[in-house]
Amino acid sequence: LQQKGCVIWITGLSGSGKSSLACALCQTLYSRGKLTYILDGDNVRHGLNRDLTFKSEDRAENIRRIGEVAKLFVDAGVICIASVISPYRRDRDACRALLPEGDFIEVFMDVPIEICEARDPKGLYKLARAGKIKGFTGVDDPYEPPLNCELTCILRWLQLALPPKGNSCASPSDMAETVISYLEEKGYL
Ligand code: GGZ
Repeated sequence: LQQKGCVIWITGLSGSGKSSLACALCQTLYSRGKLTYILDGDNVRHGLNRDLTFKSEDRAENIRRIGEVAKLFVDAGVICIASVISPYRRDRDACRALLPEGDFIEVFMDVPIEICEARDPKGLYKLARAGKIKGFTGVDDPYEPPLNCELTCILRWLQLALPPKGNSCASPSDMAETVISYLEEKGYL
């Protein structure tokens, strides 16, 4: 097998564009013939983690399991993309610690909550504001941004809320390119 596995761990609020980036990345990697797998929080919670709620102990367990599964993929030489809110720094750092130095690439979707909330693709913020969902990340549950992540996607929020303007907006495929360049630089591609 020619391929060296790694984890691309995408963290950020609900509606910050994690899944869009994961999807764009997966497409690019696929077109380059790379074995890739996406572990998406929302999907994994329908199967492997369907016994877990959103209280903090359960979020920690959700992240722990996803981190362990991601490690199995890396052992198999797969590029594993985890797109999960993973709101607590400690839980993300524990996943990082499972892997050899360099194999855990943390990508922060640095999108202000106002923008995520304006998008509200599933109407969940609205429900959270109305008190119909309790403990929603960013509303009444904390999100701890990374202190030392490998990559930060900052510009995308411009395009999420507004029509593209000039070249100051990064689209999901632009962001995917940034991640791809990083992987090339580090020898994963
Ligand atoms: C945050 C919630 C909640 C609460 C349901 N808080 O944007 P989505 O809808 O499609 O993805 C979110 C998903 C979060 O699952 P994760 O496994 O990524 O979360 S964590 O890492 O915190 O364990 C959101 C939806 O589930 N959702 N209730 N209370 N997001």
